[in-house]
Amino acid sequence: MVMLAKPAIEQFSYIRNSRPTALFPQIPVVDLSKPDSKHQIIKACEEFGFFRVINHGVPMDFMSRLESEATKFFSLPLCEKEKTGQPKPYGYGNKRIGPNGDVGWVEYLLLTTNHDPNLLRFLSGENPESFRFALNNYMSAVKKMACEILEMIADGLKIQPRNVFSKLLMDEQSDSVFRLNHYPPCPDVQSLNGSNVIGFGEHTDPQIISVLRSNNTSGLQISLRDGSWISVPPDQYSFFINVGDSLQVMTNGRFKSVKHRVMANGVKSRLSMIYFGGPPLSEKIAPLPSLMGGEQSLYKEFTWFEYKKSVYNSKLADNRLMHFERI
Ligand code: GA4
Repeated sequence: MVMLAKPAIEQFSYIRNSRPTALFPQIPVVDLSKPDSKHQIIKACEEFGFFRVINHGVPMDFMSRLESEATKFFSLPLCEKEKTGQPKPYGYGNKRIGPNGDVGWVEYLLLTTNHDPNLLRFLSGENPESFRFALNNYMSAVKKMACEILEMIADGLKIQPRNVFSKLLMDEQSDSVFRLNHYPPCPDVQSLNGSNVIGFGEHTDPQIISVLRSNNTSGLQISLRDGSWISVPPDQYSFFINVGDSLQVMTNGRFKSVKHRVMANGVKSRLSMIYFGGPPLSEKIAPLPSLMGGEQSLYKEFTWFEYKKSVYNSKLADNRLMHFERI
């Protein structure tokens, strides 16, 4: 039998046959200005771990300014971008994701959201001051919105106090992260028959809640409970909210963190900005007693520090919560 050699690029692990498998499912849309939005949020968190928000109150100007600053940054020569330093864990990364061999068709900036003087030293580029200004405006507005959503979740679940989740993001020691991802157009997307190029491989977010905004280029896909994948139509005016692993644990599995991934695009650049709202390192991550109603906790007790340590010892697609489940 004659074996045909595969094209060289197929040897990379970011080439996968990853066509979406579900047809026309509806991604929940929550209008934050409506009085019943908390119930819709709860339903979406239970069914999808994912939803889109509109009428969110974040000024469009904050989004477009940061997008244009990020575009300028990613257009710099590689050697300029590399002056930011490698993402260990914060800095500029290119194709390599995390410390354990994951790769994707993506370049990115990972930043801490704390008032860390390092954030200021990190950024190089032509006008670092205006980049920092755009980042700070955007990050504070999105953090505020994430906290409002978490308070609606507490209300919807009928738990007191209503800042039970949001106080973790508001804490000065909150271990939240901010990420700018740039997916350049990938010429191989067109030429590889039946295969797609992975921009960012499938994973769940370890934190409590993630808030994503992207330009109008497609690529994001989420996994449904039955294991099928659906494409998320992009919308530059909306935010997309992900339930993270920590919120899954705090709700004792009532909410599920959503598995998601990004496919590269053959012609257009995709730019996304994601705020990952996390708790302080010392925080115990455990189901809220008021949500247990006599049930057993599905998880062993652990701190965010312990979980984060195991996150950084894992690969993107690993089921990280598995090691913390009670048998
Ligand atoms: C996924 C969610 C966030 O982007 C992130 C990622 C982190 C990184 O890029 O450094 C990780 C990934 C993420 C989970 C597993 C480990 C760590 C890459 C990786 C392979 C910033 C995070 O908190 O966890």
